[in-house]
Amino acid sequence: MRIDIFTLFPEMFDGPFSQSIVKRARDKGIVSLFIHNFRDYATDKHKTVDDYSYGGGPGMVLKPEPLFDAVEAIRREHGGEEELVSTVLLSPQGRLFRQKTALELARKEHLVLICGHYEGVDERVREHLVSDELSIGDYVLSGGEIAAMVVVDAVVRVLPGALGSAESAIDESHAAGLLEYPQYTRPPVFRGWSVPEVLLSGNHQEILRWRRRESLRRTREMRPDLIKEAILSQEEVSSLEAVGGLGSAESMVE
Ligand code: 9D3
Repeated sequence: MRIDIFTLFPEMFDGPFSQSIVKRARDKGIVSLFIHNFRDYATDKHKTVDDYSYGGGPGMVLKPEPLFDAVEAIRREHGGEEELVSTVLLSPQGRLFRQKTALELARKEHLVLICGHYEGVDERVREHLVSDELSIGDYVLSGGEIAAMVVVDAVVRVLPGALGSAESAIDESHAAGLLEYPQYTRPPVFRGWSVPEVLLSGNHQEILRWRRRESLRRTREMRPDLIKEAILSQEEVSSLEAVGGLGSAESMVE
């Protein structure tokens, strides 16, 4: 997979992509990553990339020309079937990026990510340049850069071969849509706090049952929204109902 990122702050990307799984995937040739400053595509002598908003109001708006020129130049250079190229604008107005979205994007040959900063983007970029608009969650960031790093990290790690076999085995076991069960390691008693007896029992079936129950308990407590999507046995549904319900949307209203 090839990923091109367009930003006004290319230096922000120096750290994260030179570490860990993304670095390894780059070294193995699973992904090639290119960071571009779209200011380089501005044509006037002041390298202007933004301008006032028509109709007035605060804040600047990113101009269409440098973005279209930058993205179209890269797309031309790379070629690629339209179906297998995604041009994504990171923005607070985007659809929510989820694991499902990461898997979807991982099927592409070429991703082009566009980062705005604390300013709007000319609507024609949305209408005619971009194929998808993504947000990473309901909080205000100062730009799309960190969101782009999140997207790249999540996409790259699901590319075939990116994880070592041990890492992918662990991942599979947590794909059930529930939160992880509590884990402990030695010592068995730390500052008077003991590891749950069952984990020391050697009874494998009991351990599996305990872990499943704790996963459910935690999910209901921390992320009741996930329970609705999880695949539960009839027995699990009944036991959750017995101890305070499934955690419906209503239960999340504070
Ligand atoms: C909707 C808020 N805008 C009104 C003037 C201002 C604005 C706030 C933050 C414009 C851009 C930004 C920068 N954020 C992103 O570019 C961004 C983002 C985010 O803030 N939260 C979650 N996901 C993302 S993806 C890109």
